[in-house]
Amino acid sequence: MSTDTFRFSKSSKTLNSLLLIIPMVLLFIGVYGGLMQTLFRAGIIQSDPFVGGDYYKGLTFHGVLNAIVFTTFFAVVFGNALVPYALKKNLNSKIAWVSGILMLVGSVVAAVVILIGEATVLYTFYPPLKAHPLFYIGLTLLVVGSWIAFYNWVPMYLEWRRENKGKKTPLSVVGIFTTFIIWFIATLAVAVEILFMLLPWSLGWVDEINVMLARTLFWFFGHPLVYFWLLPAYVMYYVFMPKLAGGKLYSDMAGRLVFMLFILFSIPVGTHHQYMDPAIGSQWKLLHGIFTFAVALPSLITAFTLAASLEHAGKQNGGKGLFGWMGKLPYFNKENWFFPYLILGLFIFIFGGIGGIINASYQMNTVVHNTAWVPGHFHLTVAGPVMLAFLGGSLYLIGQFMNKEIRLKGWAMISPYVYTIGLLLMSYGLKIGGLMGMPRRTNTGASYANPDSILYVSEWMPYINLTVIGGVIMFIGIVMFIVSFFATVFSKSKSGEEDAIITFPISEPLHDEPATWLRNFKPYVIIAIILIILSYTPVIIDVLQATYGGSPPYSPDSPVPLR
Ligand code: HAS
Repeated sequence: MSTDTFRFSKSSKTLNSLLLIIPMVLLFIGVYGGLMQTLFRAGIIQSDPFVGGDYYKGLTFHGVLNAIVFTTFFAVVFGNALVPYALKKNLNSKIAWVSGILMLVGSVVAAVVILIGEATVLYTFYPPLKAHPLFYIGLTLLVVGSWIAFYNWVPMYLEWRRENKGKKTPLSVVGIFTTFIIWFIATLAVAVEILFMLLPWSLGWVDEINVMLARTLFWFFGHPLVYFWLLPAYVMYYVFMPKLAGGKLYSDMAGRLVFMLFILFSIPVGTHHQYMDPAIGSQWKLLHGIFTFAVALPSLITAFTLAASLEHAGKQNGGKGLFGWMGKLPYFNKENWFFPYLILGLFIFIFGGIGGIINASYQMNTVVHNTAWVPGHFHLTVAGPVMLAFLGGSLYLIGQFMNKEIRLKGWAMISPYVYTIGLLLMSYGLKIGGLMGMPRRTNTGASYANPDSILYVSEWMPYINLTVIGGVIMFIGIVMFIVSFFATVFSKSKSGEEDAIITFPISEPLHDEPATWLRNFKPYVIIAIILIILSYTPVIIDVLQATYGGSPPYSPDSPVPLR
């Protein structure tokens, strides 16, 4: 472990602990919703008292709490911890509290609106499904709160640069800033969608909405959103994992290049979610497809850099020969419980990434779009590497901020293995079911998995059953984690100290290249904006020219408009 430490104020320690604990409770409710999904879809249960048997309400709850609320909170707390730590500068606690309170209020409001059945719009919330205005307002507060957290780090960074001319910004800070630069640009589109389209429509000020334009603005945000999820995990892979494995980061420059490439290519790709949509010209879909392959490049560089870092660590630990190092990584060391959260996520991402490249290929997309294959893909990405890294990171941070020794370390170490086994089974079931035509976002239990229904498809049953078995195992893994997390929260502090002294396992680079061309965000942000303008202007023009009129609101449970 690094001996480098930084003392956080009591106020920032309390705030960040709350921002870890409250979303963890929401995550658990969301995970329970996930379990219910698999049971519903298989027809094992017909009604979940928590959501009153409403499949779409449960699905919205699961998606919004897990994929949007938990992830955003973690990214903010991670930045609140890592930026001051790496730059050795104090966080402005007052601004941090404003940001945290906005995020908490927004999330609770959105969650309550979903729970009372006023927002069965799924996590993509695209129209013509309509939610209560408070749902959109809640999400807006969550996003604005996260922007404020980001603005709070900027003066610290600028001050550090003035004081450290010629020095490289710590890689962790480069990673966090990349995450939030992408987040800020991407959320501008969803802000326009919410403020100028969804809210006025939901408030009844306008009768109809341009569905295609709203979907396009959503995916302008929706794809970079996946990198907003992924990049904090990448920070942990690059900055913590080599050290936890017992080695060094193979190349510091590769890490910096990867983050800058994400700034360039994360955004001008959203139309690959709309390959099957009308209104957008096929030439622009091709352009977004090409950029999609470009955005896979930083992950491929990551695969090689991290494999080289792990090989170096394994060899330091005594591994011999071509593959001997693999057996010398600390997979089952209770004191190093954090490592499995990272290595297992990375392993899962091999399959998640390959699936992404398949989705990005237009012809393959015609086969998998809107089938269960797609949730198969995203569970191998956001619910795999991202969730595991965020869970491990949350446990690590809560121990640091609350000055506690991690409790039930054995459970904490085994939990990601249990979760991974469940995840692989569930995703395999979803993917093969999807290839056989099983639709996504459909209560299969009420139709295709019901032997009494004329829609019954017996061939899908083994795969539906696999998703149930996998889902239950994942749930057990998460319960083990939650027990360890709250056992830590409610345990006695390590010492009577008021202020938390934070430390992180920061890896040293094996090759520390000067990388002068990778030291400034500005050129990359400018090129990214040019690429966004080039790729999105024709798409928006096509959408505006091809669509006319609009749609009244619908609910997923009814074939007739709401009004
Ligand atoms: Fe995706 C749909 C394409 C990555 C999430 N994606 C989704 C949806 C979500 C999602 C949530 O082109 C569904 C949205 C919805 O609700 O409709 N995705 C891609 C591509 C990538 C990709 C090209 N996706 C992600 C990540 C996500 C995510 C990351 C979340 C965090 N995705 C698509 C497309 C669709 C899509 C289409 C639309 C589908 C449709 O039709 O609806 C790439 O970024 C992937 C690149 C990754 C790699 C893998 C590199 C491997 C690494 C591991 C190395 C391992 C080591 C371990 C070193 C090339 C880094 C060694 C192990 C030892 C034990 C030693």
